[in-house]
Amino acid sequence: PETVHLADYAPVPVTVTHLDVSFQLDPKATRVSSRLTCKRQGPGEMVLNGEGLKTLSVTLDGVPLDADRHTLGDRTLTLHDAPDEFLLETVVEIAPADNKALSGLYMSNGMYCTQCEAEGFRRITWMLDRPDVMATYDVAIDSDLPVLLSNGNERAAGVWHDPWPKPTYLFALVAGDLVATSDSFTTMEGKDVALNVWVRPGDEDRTAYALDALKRSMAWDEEVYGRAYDLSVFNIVAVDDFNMGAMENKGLNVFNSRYVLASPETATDADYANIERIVAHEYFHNWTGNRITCRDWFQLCLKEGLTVFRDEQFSQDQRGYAVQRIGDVMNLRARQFREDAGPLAHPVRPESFVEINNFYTATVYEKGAEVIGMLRTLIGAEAWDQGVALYFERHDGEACTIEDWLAVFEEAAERDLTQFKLWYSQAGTPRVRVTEHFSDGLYRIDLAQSVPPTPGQPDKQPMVIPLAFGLLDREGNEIRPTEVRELTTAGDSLTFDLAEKPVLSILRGFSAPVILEFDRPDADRLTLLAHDTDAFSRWEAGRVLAKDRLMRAISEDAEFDAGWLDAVATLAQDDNAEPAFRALALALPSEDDLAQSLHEAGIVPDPDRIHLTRRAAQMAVAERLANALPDLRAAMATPGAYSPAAEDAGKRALSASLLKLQTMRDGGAAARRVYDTADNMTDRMAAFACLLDVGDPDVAAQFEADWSHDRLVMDKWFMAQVAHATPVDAVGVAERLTKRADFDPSNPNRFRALIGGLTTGNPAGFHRADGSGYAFVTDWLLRLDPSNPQTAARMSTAFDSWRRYDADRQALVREQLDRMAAADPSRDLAEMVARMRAA
Ligand code: B3K
Ligand code: ZN
Repeated sequence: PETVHLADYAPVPVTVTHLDVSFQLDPKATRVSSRLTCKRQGPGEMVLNGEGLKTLSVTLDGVPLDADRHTLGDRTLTLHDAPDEFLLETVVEIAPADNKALSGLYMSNGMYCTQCEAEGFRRITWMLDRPDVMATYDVAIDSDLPVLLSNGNERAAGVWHDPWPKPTYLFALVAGDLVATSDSFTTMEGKDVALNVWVRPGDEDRTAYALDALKRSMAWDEEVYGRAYDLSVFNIVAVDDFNMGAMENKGLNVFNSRYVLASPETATDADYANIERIVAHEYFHNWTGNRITCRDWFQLCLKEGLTVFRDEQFSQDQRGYAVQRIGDVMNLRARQFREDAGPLAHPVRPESFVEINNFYTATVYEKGAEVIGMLRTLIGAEAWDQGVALYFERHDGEACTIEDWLAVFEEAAERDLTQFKLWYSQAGTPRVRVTEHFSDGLYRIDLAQSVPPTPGQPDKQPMVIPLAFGLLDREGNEIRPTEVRELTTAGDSLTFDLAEKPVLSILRGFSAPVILEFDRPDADRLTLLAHDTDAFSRWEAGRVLAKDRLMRAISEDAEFDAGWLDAVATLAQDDNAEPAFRALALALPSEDDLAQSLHEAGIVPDPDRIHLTRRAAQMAVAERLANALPDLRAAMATPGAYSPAAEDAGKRALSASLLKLQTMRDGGAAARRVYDTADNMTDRMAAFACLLDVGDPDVAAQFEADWSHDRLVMDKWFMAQVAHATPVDAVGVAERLTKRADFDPSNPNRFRALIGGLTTGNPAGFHRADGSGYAFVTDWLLRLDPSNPQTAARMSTAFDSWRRYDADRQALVREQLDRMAAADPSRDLAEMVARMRAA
């Protein structure tokens, strides 16, 4: 398959400025007639993209094209001597009901919907399917279905006009039997906007939170970025079969129903938080993505990194900075650091790809957002605000590059960003080694950085790393508040005149996405855990202590010492700290995190041993807190009606952590009471997980009896059973669940729930020494791949950590990677497997 390179970018010789497209919808034979207004902007042939289209006619300025003036290929339509200005009309037929890839126009539960990013539009009609071709659209939908939606403003039933030029990937069409929950918003420019959340009849009582999140997002983007909405309607549609979270199509966002529908009985606090975040994310794309889009797909982080940065800021404002930041860093480490450490590592701006859908990654999204956070830290809030304002002003309506993005900040901050740009081109997580020296009233910090080699990038240059730090005295009083120093060379030192050696609090707020290597006395970490003014650093000190204990218990059978257990217990009971923070502080590093850290320390990780040791650590914490647990939990009660807001959610989070500990001591008695009396899904799921952990024989059937009618709730049921099976049973449990009639692998949520329940939810089960986990997952990836390559390729990343493990496991994984490579996989899966095999 062909590799696309950033270096090969060239603008199109002929562009399209307007599209008139009409749809006669039919499940097996939808007719798409389109008229493209084309304009030459340079010499060369016009090459249109199409995929799986049955082409019925092609005319240029109303005249059928002669054979010598065009070539109709499988995936290209080439016009050899196109004039300077012309109308190109095509009529094609497609079969949405047969489209199981969920890309292009497809059907989900009787409704028609589209997904065009990245290259789905070419599965609908012939077009220049690339983001630097921006056109206005007129769309007409012919169908008996009651609700017919597309982008822009509605002119008549099923007739839509989008005045904002946009690339194909932002096109959307929806047709179905849908009901709306509606509201309105008046923008700061005085424009009245109708807001609708469209769902299937019966789901309308679960739309309120998404609608509320939308209004808060609109207000926030006006307040914080001065960005107002620009059409008279904003539609959100919930779809059950969807390859990802949601899609920011202009004026018509399409969402995975799990990120729209919520009621206290069916959704957890985490679901509510995700809905809020994703509604905001897609809405924010209207400016960062839609009004200003990407010149080519290599620039994906231009819209994604920035929009994640913005949605993280929004969530911090809605839910509290510290807890949100810690959660975002945990997510970054779990997904992006892992990616960066393995065969799939790639720069925030990749330089080549085979299938662009394989690059919607944690690196492009989450590391992309961190890079923007560093930029803001380095140039300061004021220059940041000026630069962003300049970006909107200068580039509105354009398809841009990272160079365009950085140029506005070079201007605003009057600073050269050449070295900073390495963050976009060098893959791998930088290491920063810290060593301290104190003598004769002089305190010196030595800093050394290195970036590990990654595929295709053996040697790296030093990066600019903003290090936010502060100093505490031995009693924990802050003696120097936070300041930022830049590490720009391989090594550097900071010195301070001080009477005694201070306690260094470094990488406050996680000021750079790096791994800190800092051997220091436990006493310093305990001081930070108890006293640091920076909440992230407090939490981080606790995490390092816990990780250190776990690593030593795994590799040297070390005991869990009283000093550590006391510190954990103190924090768990510290009423001055918010409950959500205490819950985070109680969470031990994940099994996957431990496996990676052991590997980096030169120890081959044993998944079973990691699993058992982590449980032993939990047991030790449970015993240390023992009799305090019931009262502590009681103090976290949230009387009154359920509220998804952060305060109550934090209490429930701490309560769930405590219930888990209590379950280790009482065999599930408390969890059973919670399960039987819970009035919300957050508490119920927490108790359900505990009961599965202790092997309660009835709870799975009870849960099913209550919820078998609800697809989204049953996804949780599938996932939890696999994730909470013992490692020995996990593959068997997963296998048994796949035999059920309601295991529909063509629904990505269900597939991800079950397969992801094993690969991410139950690492010790997935990595069973007999290889049964690897074989099971491979079987299912190969079954899904022919119909839905995107999701199969995405889920194959479960194997990207295979080089960490012992030779036997590596041989077992290699066998499965070889099997996939030999099975004539899709381009998507083939690329992923090739990259992982090359490791
Ligand atoms: N832009 C979409 C993701 C599209 C993924 C295509 N494989 C959602 C988002 O990031 O907002
Ligand atoms: Zn996005």
